[in-house]
Amino acid sequence: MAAIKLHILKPSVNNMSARVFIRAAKLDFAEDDAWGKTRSPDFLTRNPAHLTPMMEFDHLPKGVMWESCAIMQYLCNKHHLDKFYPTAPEARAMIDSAMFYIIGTLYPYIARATYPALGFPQYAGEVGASDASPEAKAAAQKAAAAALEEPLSVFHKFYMDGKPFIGGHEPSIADIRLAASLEFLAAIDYDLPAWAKTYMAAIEKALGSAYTEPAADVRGYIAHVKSQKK
Ligand SMILES: N[C@@H](CCC(=O)N[C@@H](CS)C(=O)NCC(=O)O)C(=O)O
Repeated sequence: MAAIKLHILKPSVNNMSARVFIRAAKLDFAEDDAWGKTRSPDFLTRNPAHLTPMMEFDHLPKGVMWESCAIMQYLCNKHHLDKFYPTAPEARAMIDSAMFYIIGTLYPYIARATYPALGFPQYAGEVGASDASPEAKAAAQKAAAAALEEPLSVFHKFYMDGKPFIGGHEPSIADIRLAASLEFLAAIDYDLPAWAKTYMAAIEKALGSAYTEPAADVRGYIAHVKSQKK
């Protein structure tokens, strides 16, 4: 039996991040498709946040953990995967900063801009989840898409700053998280800047099937959703 079990939802880029990483790191793992199971009594007992990716691993104090970035950080720490997560405090600080910026700033914009097109529920308290008019919801979605430009430019100019990846010459866990997040932008045919297209192609080339296999699930879902709208 594999040491690590990853409970996943295939159309999700939060999940894609952990799925790409675990393959790229060549760890021994098994995946369980959690579709339709995340609110079951058994899942909620283990994970009251009902979020995937959820990693099940005996060594953890509670047997499971969630949050894609924390899972990647933990596995790097556990298996000394320094190439994905450098140990020098300053280099590590930049990877952590980039990942927090993705989760705290970039991803909420991505979710508000793409979840309506993907058919995913939006977060409570947001326009998209309210009983606002279709026009107000469309305006909120448009505003979120417009807001993407700034954080994207920050990744390019500040974190990459002339290097191919946030991690330097090799993709780091922050790069895996960023590239996976950007996959959802295809759902709204977002016009990615040229550097971002080059960046995503470089990640895919560097990671090979570790990237393309989980990406195929996300891309397949987006293609399916788009085909339903024709
Ligand atoms: N910040 C979290 C987000 C996790 C998340 O939102 N997971 C969603 C899928 S995209 C989920 O599992 N939803 C199932 C549910 O809430 O029942 C991460 O990066 O792992």
